[in-house]
Amino acid sequence: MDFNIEDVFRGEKKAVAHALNLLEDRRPASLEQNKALIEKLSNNARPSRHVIGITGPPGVGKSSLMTYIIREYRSRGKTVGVITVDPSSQRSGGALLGDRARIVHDPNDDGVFLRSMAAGSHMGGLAWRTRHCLTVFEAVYDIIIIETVGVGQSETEIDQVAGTVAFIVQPGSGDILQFMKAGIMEIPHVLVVNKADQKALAARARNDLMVARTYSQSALEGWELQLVMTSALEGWGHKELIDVLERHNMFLSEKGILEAFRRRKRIEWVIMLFRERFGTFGFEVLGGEEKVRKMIAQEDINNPLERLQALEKKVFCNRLPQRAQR
Ligand SMILES: Nc1nc2c(ncn2[C@@H]2O[C@H](COP(=O)(O)OP(=O)(O)OP(=O)(O)O)[C@@H](O)[C@H]2O)c(=O)[nH]1
Ligand SMILES: [Mg+2]
Repeated sequence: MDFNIEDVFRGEKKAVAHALNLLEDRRPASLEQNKALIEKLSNNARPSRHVIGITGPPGVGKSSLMTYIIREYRSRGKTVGVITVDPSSQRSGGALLGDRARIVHDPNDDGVFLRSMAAGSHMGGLAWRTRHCLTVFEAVYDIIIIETVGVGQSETEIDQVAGTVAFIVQPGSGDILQFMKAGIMEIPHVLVVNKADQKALAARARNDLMVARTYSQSALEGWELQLVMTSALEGWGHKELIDVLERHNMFLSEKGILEAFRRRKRIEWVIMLFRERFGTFGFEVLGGEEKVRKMIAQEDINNPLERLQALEKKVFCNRLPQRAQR
């Protein structure tokens, strides 16, 4: 490693970028080096870290709102790492909108780091890179935000990596209706109606959502889906949004949900790595995916790459006798 890990922890941009690049190297030859790096990062993960998913249909103002969210967190003394996932169709020019906003931030501020990723580049690539990026960010920043385009559901499996999920909609678009119909009220913890400067439409959207909320079933006992109105055009609502996000994080940690969640996240990470290496064949050799999941859960998972290696050994051991029989 030709960079100082302390520089990474301090958020020095060059060092952070370097660490990210190292972890994206998926060659087996880099496994040992990456294992050591993940070890260091995991041991230094900030206890205060909060992973937030910001998701919603194209053009509702996610990026515009992010500018305010980042600014507000910075003014509250929190450092912020942002991962934006761009759908490839929009990147290749099939954009629905010619007026996409960029997140505005101070490039000289070491308390903010933006990483953008193209979805659909190759199979599993996004999940892989998001998780590695998270490992770096969790050691460096207090707040980690993942911005993805989605109409809910698990296109990006955001609920698997983010403790708090905020779903952004805009008034008068039909998105809200679709959202309610799809029955995806269980996924987000916070609902945001952005562009609430469109007063009449926003009021109606708010009413619709209030009604829909009474029919929704919260996936989390004790937490009621929160509703926040914002305007990234006029610059209001974001403070209240952050208050709600913080409250949700408190809720998670007080209920002990956060620790369980982090553990589950690590199990899924090992499963992902394992699937990538061996495909369904690997699961078959070890008696099925559920069994493998249990095996992983039985032990400490501080380092997913280490757990992967242990499973790898098991696969080879189990396979050898079968080979000998042929
Ligand atoms: N009136 C109004 N317009 C807004 C508001 N927020 C964003 N916009 C506009 O909506 C358009 C889309 O905003 P973006 O921030 O790019 O939306 P996005 O959700 O990030 O879009 P994608 O990344 O393409 O999914 C831009 O023209 C913004 O200026 C708002 O609060 N009120
Ligand atoms: Mg955007």
